[in-house]
Amino acid sequence: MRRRALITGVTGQDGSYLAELLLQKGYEVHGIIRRASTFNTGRIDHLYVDPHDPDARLFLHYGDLLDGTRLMALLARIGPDEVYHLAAQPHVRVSFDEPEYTADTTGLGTIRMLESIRQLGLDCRFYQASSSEMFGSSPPPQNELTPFHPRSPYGVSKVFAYWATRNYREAYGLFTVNGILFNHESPRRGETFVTRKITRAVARIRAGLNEHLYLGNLDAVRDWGYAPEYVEGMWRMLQADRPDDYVLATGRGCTVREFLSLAFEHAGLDWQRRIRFDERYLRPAEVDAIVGDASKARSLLGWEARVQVPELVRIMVEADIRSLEAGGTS
Ligand code: NAP
Ligand code: F7E
Repeated sequence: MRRRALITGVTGQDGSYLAELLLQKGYEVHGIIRRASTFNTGRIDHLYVDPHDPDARLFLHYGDLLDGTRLMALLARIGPDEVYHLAAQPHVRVSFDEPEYTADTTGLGTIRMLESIRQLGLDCRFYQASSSEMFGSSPPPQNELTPFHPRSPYGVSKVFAYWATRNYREAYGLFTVNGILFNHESPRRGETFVTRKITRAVARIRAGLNEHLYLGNLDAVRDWGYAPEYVEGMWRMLQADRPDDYVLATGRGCTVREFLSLAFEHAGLDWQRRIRFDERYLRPAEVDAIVGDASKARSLLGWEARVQVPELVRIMVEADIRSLEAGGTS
């Protein structure tokens, strides 16, 4: 029997790579998308086959994390073997502007999924997209035993969702897993996250379309990996014999300034002349340094990050340059 997966957040960076991976592995993949006034399926259009085609294995359904009745109906109708719950309001800076919405989607959205699975009595495995932002101000290196000290409404909401996921495992015996993922990026990364904002600006400045790039705190340290490798880790977590929680990270930290200089250098540009400070991009509370220790995932899942920052920068800058030259909006 073909295995059936449901992905919330299938239109996002991770959802699109995960859908690709699961289709390659022979799964039937169902994705939940939001209705929007413009097309929001750009990251998965290359995977889409008309559902009337007998070979179609990717199916999209309208739904929203705020609509629990709809989530329950979809779960009942699809009857997935594996649920990858990736949808959230994932932008940390925006979560300070919209804390209630962030908590509702990112925190309560997870409970809506878990409670639907429980009430329906579904026999499925559940992946929760937990985040290194939960560690917040706990000093690096952080692993599965590091105490949480979130520094934003986003981080707080993810801690709630993390504990909900563990609680449904302990209270009801559901196969629920937390993947605690450190930052992972790609050419499909949203344009307002700092790495993509930088690589996109490099392409535009190089082409003479922009003069400057406005940024906030350049001193923050992040552990940046490559998204396609991380979705493979998500899948491995759901194939394990028993449910558990795992950190995925490269183990190496890098400042925003270092990422910036590598990206500009890659295109032969002098970043110091191009960067302007804008306090709008500062956060009321910052996560100064996160660097993960993924040794548990290495020993129990055989998972390891291979792409490190210099290679990641090259992949992202070259993709943004190519996309601009091909007439895209990069
Ligand atoms: P992303 O590209 O911003 O994708 C977010 C997805 O969630 C999109 O498909 C979005 O739909 C969907 N979504 C947002 N609000 C929704 C709602 N109310 N109802 C239904 N769908 C909704 O984010 P990502 O980088 O792929 O991250 C995936 C997950 O991993 C998130 O939960 C994030 O918090 C978590 N995470 C990410 C990282 C990272 O470094 N990327 C690290 C740790 C954890 P639209 O396309 O319609 O907006
Ligand atoms: O910021 C600094 C900013 O927004 C990284 C999400 O995927 O990873 C992501 O959260 C750093 C911060 O990612 C700008 O202050 C400077 O220190 O790219 P970011 P994030 O906050 O680390 C975690 C693991 C998640 O789970 C989240 O969903 O860069 N920074 N100047 C800036 N950041 C942005 N966005 N824009 C700037 O202009």
